Amino acid sequence: MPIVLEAEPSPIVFDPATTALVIIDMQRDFIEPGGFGASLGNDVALLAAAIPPAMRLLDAARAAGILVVHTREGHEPDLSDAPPAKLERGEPTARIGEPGPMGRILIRGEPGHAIIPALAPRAGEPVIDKPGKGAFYATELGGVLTARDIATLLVCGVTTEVCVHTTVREANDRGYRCVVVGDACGSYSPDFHAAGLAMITAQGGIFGWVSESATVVAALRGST
Ligand code: C5J
Repeated sequence: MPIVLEAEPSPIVFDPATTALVIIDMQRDFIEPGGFGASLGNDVALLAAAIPPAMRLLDAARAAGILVVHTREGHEPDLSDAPPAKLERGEPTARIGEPGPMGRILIRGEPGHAIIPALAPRAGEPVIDKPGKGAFYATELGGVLTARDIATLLVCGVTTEVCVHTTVREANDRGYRCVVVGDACGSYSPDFHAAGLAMITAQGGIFGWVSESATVVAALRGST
């Protein structure tokens, strides 16, 4: 049954049957000390605030039976899917592929590449491994969504202005209606977080909608 969700810049009606929750890159490498985020000089503690809202959103999405998709940014151990332009950035001893406290930084299969335990995927939930910032680029995400007739995406994760934003932009161009769940997103820069959300809703919702986890959770719970 369609749900009316309060959001900016306007309410949005969506059908849980054709909606997916996409949780972007809630990985140890971004959120915990010693990973990729920290290697770039960021204060990873700033991302912690997004974890409890994302957990509540995940619980509500599972209870409502909507498709849950997790993404992970990372690369093959031989770095064959990592362009030099991406590899050459950051502190030289702590770049992608270099050893760190959680294994090789941003490499698939290493401890730091894993999704944090609080948001661990359940069996059957698609986990999309992506080499880029956007979750559609060089991944099977488009096929996963098309196979289930998904039309609306609820998007959260980290970081707001990088992988969340890039994914929403990609999705917008592919015709998906995107609702970014603001407090379930996080950034190393509070200014970039605020600006990132403002850019979504500007100009009548140029990239989509922004709502809050409590609003989305209440709407999903009301649908069951
Ligand atoms: C970054 C991401 N920030 N998941 N990745 O490099 O946003």
